[in-house]
Amino acid sequence: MPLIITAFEDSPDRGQGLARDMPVRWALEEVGEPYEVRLVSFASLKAPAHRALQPFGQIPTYENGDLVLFESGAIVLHIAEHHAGLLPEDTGTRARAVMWMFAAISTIVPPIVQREFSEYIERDKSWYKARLPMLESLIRKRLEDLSRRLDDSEWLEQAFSAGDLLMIQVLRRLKGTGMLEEFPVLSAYVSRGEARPAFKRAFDAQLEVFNRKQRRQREGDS
Ligand code: GTB
Repeated sequence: MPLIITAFEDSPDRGQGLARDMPVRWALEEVGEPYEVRLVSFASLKAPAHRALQPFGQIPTYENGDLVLFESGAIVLHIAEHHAGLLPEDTGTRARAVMWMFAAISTIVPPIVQREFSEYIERDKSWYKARLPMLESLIRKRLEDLSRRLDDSEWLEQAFSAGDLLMIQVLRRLKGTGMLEEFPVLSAYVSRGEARPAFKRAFDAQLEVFNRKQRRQREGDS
């Protein structure tokens, strides 16, 4: 039985690879594990069949035989634990790579997601104009600290790991805000991640979902 992950049928970011199937795709590409993608509509996300896999009605999910997982971080960790290449062998260094996975998910991404939500949902609220700079200041604080820590290192620890994969994916969510560019160390770090062949394969695969849909729409219009 093939390993199956789920992703959006309609890419909300128009193929920029910012949704959370992207780190899962990237991890699978890094370790060379073949996978199939089941595309889901926004409506079917909330249907009982999908909720049986993902109780919150979200993507991504991971199905491998009897094992069903949700939460992109947990899926990436599972992939990294069962294949060589994304977690170091040495116990201490391995723990530090896992630590960076948690840092990405629990320290760096929350204000970034809050800012996105604020832009989508709170634009017409009275507090929006005061809240946005507050969130951006918190994001900058995190970026400053991360940038200082990374400094002139290539990766967060000695070698590229699942920690870098999640961190880079999280930082990619700042594209278009101009904030990443304020931190050249982090911009270069993200570019190094994006230059990895496995990243490119994952990115191209999700972009093709968007492009295919666009082509079909154009054919339907003509
Ligand atoms: N903690 C979960 C995980 O990491 O797996 C969060 C999963 C999640 O947020 N999934 C989102 C989802 O399914 C898609 S990725 N949302 C539908 C819903 O909740 O109803 C989040 C996302 C969406 C869109 C963009 N974008 O357009 O740039 C970026 C990221």
